[in-house]
Amino acid sequence: MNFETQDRIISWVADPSKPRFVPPLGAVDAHCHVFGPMAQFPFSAKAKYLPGDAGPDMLFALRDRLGFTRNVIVQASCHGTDNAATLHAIAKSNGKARGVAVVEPSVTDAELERLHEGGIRGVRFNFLKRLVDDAPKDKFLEIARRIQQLGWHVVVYFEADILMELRPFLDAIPTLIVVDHMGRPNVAQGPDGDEMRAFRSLLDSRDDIWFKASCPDRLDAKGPPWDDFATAVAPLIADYPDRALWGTDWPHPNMQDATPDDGALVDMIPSIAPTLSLQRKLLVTNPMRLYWAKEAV
Ligand code: 0GY
Repeated sequence: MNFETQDRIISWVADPSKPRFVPPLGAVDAHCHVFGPMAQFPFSAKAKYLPGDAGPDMLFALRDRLGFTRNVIVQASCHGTDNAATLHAIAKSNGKARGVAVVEPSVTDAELERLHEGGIRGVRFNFLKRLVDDAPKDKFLEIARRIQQLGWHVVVYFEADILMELRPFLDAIPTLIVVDHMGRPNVAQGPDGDEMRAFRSLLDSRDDIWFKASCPDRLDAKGPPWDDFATAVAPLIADYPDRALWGTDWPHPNMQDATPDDGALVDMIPSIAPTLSLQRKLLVTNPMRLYWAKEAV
């Protein structure tokens, strides 16, 4: 990508609405990112999009506006395997952020330990061809074996059409797995659609596969208030309440046309988690178990 000539994408709403839904005390936004700032943390030469700066101060202001307490910052593909921007944001959070890194297969044990010290608790394997050049399963498995001793988990990002092909790989991962955006099922098919059923079969294959009930804006073509997403996802959370996480996905990498209002995203939480008990699991208990295990109650 030629950074000199490329326009930088502003993929977030500058002034999101204040949500009417009040999240439970200690709520965690378990899927968000930081971009740069570029002058301090340049983007990867392999980045597939060139975003505007969306650094930690913006993220923490959004967190407060939405009524959340903590963030899990997932290394975005535009930063490649240089986790410096993510670590910088975690360091600025006063203990209120943890992270998920992307690493090279050649990463050293010393580097993994440095990442752990910096608040990283998982690695992400991204299978989206529009975001990464390659996704070597054998190397990913080696990484998964190595991070086991740190107590980390694996976050996988894939689209529904490759789920079957990925099953042997997923079966071989020795750590807990979190699937980003439920593996992007077609929510228009409803809760019993083929893709949602295939995802449920994955969840049923092991009790340590979790999912992020996130990204209605990416999955529901009808747009806000994302009713198809709610109809398809609410039963999943009801049936697997101890394995669900939620996140804004701010600053919504690469979303150029239908940039979502983060306040509206928060306001749809009760339509996927209608009871106080489910909301507490989704937003507090589950993410705390995974990312702040020592502080979890
Ligand atoms: C997401 C989704 C996307 C991008 C990334 O790392 C990334 O660039 O994750 C996407 O484009 O679907 O989870 O943020």
